[in-house]
Amino acid sequence: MPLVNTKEMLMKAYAGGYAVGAFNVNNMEMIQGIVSAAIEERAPLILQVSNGARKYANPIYLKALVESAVKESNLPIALHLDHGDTYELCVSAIDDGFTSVMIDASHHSFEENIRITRKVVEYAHPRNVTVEAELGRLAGIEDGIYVSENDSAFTDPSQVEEFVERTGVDSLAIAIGTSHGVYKFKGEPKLRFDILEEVARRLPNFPIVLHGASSVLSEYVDIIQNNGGDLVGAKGVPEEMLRKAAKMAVCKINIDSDLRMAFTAAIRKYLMENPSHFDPRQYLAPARESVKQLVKHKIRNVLGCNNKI
Ligand code: PH4
Ligand code: ZN
Repeated sequence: MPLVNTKEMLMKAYAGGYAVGAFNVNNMEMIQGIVSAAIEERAPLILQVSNGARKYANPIYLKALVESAVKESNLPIALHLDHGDTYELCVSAIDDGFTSVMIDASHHSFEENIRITRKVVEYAHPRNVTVEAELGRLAGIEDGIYVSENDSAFTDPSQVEEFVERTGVDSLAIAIGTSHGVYKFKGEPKLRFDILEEVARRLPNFPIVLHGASSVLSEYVDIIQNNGGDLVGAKGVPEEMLRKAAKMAVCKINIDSDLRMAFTAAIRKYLMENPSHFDPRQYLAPARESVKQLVKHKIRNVLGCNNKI
């Protein structure tokens, strides 16, 4: 099966009341861990590459690795550009063979966001590539700009119909209180489900995307802490909130930090327990397995997309 775009998988997720996992990838072991989990769980999959990942690994290598995964798995897999911040970057990803792109022009004015997003859609759709856009800004650091945790960062539901209609976009990322990284909440975790509900009411049958959706699981925090790391104060989105969102209009859930923690926890533990080992295969194999187990857990218990092929 060739790479697919996200149109059909997200519409099926909407109808089925579950979400597809969009996992960020940067290297071979991560891709292998994620894909082997999806094979075992018979789950649709989005592998996404940020601009940072493109710079780190070179998109040619990542694309070849993802294509190998597609061949091996026979699963519907989409290769998605995460947080494309310019029209040119989206065009370059599409020309490189990505089947889905995010144009993140949310830091511009509403009108400029519409103009840039519309331009990307006009390039993408004739090439069978789906487009995700963003309205509102996640709290925390995004594109190097600090966005405070006040209402102005949340998506304004009164803008969504006009935005979707004028851009022709296929899915929309909204800001309801999640943020990137492992320090998401200072106090109790809180998401604005009222905004999600109102957006869903205004956009029937339209897939919504949740960024910054890692849960920062305590088992990985503890392993990292107990093996020389420091993640004091790390806090993520509780998994029951993500399950609730997945049953609503949220059809794509982005997970990156949890993968990084699963990978790093396994490496830290292995190296602490085996100080004389230095063959990367020895510590990367458990790291890959740790990612696999995490993704199996997410697919089954959080996203609900197991057995959806
Ligand atoms: N993302 C991941 C962004 C990763 O530049 P970079 O490679 O560090 O960018 O889009 C998410 O929404 C991940 O959210 P999470 O941190 O809660 O996993
Ligand atoms: Zn994101």
